[in-house]
Amino acid sequence: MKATASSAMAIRTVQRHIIENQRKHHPGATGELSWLLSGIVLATKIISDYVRRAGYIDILGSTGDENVQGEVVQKLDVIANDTILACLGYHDDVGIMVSEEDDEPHIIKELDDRAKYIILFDPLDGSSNIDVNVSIGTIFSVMQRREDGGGGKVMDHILQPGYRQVAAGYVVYGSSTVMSYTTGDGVHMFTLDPSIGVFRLSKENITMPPAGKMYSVNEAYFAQFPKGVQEYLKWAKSDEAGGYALRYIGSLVADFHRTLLRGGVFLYPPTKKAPGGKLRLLYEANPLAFLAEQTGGAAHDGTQRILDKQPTALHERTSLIIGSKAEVDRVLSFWSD
Ligand code: AHM
Ligand code: MG
Repeated sequence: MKATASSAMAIRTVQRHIIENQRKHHPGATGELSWLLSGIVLATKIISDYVRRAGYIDILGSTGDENVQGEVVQKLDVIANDTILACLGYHDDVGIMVSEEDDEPHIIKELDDRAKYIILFDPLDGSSNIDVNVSIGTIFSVMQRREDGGGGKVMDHILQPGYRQVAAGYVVYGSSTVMSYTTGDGVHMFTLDPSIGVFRLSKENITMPPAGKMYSVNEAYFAQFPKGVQEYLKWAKSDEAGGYALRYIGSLVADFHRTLLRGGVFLYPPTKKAPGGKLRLLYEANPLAFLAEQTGGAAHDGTQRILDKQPTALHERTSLIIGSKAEVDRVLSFWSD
């Protein structure tokens, strides 16, 4: 009996961590944000369960539809999207939810005082990897609606620069299910313990290695990249660079997770097909940039810091260079349009 109680005490769950962290860094906080994050935790546990069973419950493959961005919608994309909407939509404090999969924002509550949070998310990142048992993930970003009322326009509340995020995180459904989150006081990482269904603390206050000889890019697009990126990639393979490795999973969330732990740089530059870059500013670049900077890393679009970008459209895309500070700076030293 005693042993059971003490081992339960030793389990630091993500919910407990979020509450303790809020008490420590924001003693006057109302607890709304903690409550809201626990909704995200629940949603990702449900998604993780679907992902693990996908091969035998007939939820692999596409729905036959295309999303607003002209991409094929996978059945699991829809399940993940619906799960997040269901787990967060009933929260009193959630005013607007914005998904990469949906054309329009979900207005949960008209801009009333209590519903001050805006959740932006990519329900299942790495869609092309769903059917082949390669890591995929969920990325989320939390903002507060503008205090000045935003002229009463919903879009003015949603289209805020990334530095205004109050929380962000991701979950990777990989060889284990791992979650990282920040509320602006460092980045903390948890692993889902399937035997008891809770995320348990695995690393606190993560520091991204300041440099790392690893680059991550879809190099098949080499001929389409701007000249400066081509020059960087030639340099990375040169004797002068001293032995870089290439790693590219094709799920941003998993490539970022590795970069966070091992160091290096991930880049998705503009291509002829996607001249503004492929990745989405609001659901992918912003939350990961917040996490990167919280761990000592950097995130840039080639012209400016990602978190300073003023979004102009819901599904806006951006080029992205993210990772260890020295490696991001190195790419920028070659960058040209
Ligand atoms: P998705 O959100 O529809 O899955 O698209 C984003 C994904 C990223 O996870 C990944 O970095 C990129 O697209 C891969 O693109 P590509 O196949 O062009 O290399
Ligand atoms: Mg994505």
